[in-house]
Amino acid sequence: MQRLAPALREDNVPLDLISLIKTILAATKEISFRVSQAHLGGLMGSTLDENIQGEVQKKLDVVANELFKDILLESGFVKAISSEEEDTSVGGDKDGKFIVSFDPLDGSSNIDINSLIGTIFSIHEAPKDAEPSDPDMFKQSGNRQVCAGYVLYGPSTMLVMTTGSGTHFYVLDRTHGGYLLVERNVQVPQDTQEFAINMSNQRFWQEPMQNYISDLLAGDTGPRGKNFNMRWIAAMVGDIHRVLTRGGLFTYPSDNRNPEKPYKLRLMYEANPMSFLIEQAGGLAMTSEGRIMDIEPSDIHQRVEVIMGSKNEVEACLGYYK
Ligand code: AFP
Repeated sequence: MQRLAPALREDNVPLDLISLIKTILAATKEISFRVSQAHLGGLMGSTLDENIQGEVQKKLDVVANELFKDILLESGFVKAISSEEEDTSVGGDKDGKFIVSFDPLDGSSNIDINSLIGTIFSIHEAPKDAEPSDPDMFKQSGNRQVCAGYVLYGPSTMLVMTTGSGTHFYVLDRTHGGYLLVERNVQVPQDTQEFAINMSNQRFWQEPMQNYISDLLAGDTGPRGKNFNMRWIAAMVGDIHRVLTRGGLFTYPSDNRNPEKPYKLRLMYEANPMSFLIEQAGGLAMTSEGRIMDIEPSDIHQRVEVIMGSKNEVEACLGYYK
C-alpha cells in the first residue's frame, strides 16, 4: 500500500501543499488519540461556553480546535485559519501561502455516545497582498479549493481527501504512524435506494422536499416504483462517508423552524469541502437553486441548504423544485 506523500506526488500536488497536508494530518493523529482516550482523560460532556453559532461546545470540541489551530498557526504554511469554533478568522504567517477552514470535530452530539465523529478541512490559496488579520480572504467560492478532506474517527481512522485529481481513501496505520492509500478514485454510484435526512424536521420542510420524501417512503407501490432505505448518523462525516462508499442521497434542506436560520449546515466547514469530495467522485452537490461550490460567500460562518450524493437521485430530488 502506498504512503501518503508519494501518492500525492503522483497527482502532481505541489510540495508546499503536501507539507501543509502533512501538518493537518499530524493534528488529526493527535485528535484521534485524544478521542480514543476521551472518557479516561475527563473529556466527555460539555463546557459552559457557546460558540459563535450559539451551540454549546463539548470539551472535546475545544481541545480539538486548540490542537488544530496551534499546529497550523505554528507551521508557517498558513496566512490565516477559520474554524467553526472561532468567532472570526485567526491570523498566521504573513508569508503563508494558504488559508485553512475547518470543523475540528463534526458530529459533536455523537461524542458522548462513542459514535462517529470527524474533522473536516478545506484549503484555499491566500491572496498575496491580504493581511493575515483580514477575514475577507476566506470569502472564496468552493470552486477555488485546492484541497478538501475529512478524517473519520471510527473503528479505523480514515482520511478521505481530494486535491482535484479524484477522491481517495486512506487509513491511519498505527504500526508506522502514517496514512496509507487504500482506495484510489472512489466513485459514487449514480443510482441509489438509500437516503439520509433528519425526519424529525419533516413538518418544517418546504413543499418540494415534503413531496420528494413522501414519494421515497411510498416505496415500490409509489411513483418511484422501488423501496428506499433510510440512514441518519447525525454527523455529516459519517453520512457522507457512507454515500462515498455505497451511494445515497444526503440532504439538510431549508426549513422554517426559525425564519432567521433556514439552513443548518455551514458552507465553509461542511458543505464546500464535502461538495469537492462528492463531485470528484462523480456525484452532485447542490442547493435547490444551483451548485454549492459556485456560491460566493458573504460571511465565513454562512449556512447553506445541502442536497448531495448519487447523481441521478440528486437530479430526481431537484426535479421536485422545478
Ligand atoms: P456539529 O458540527 O455541531 O457537530 O453538528 C453536526 C452537523 O452540523 C452535521 O454534521 C450533521 O449532519 C447535522 O449537524 C446533524 O443535525 P441534527 O442535529 O439535525 O441531527
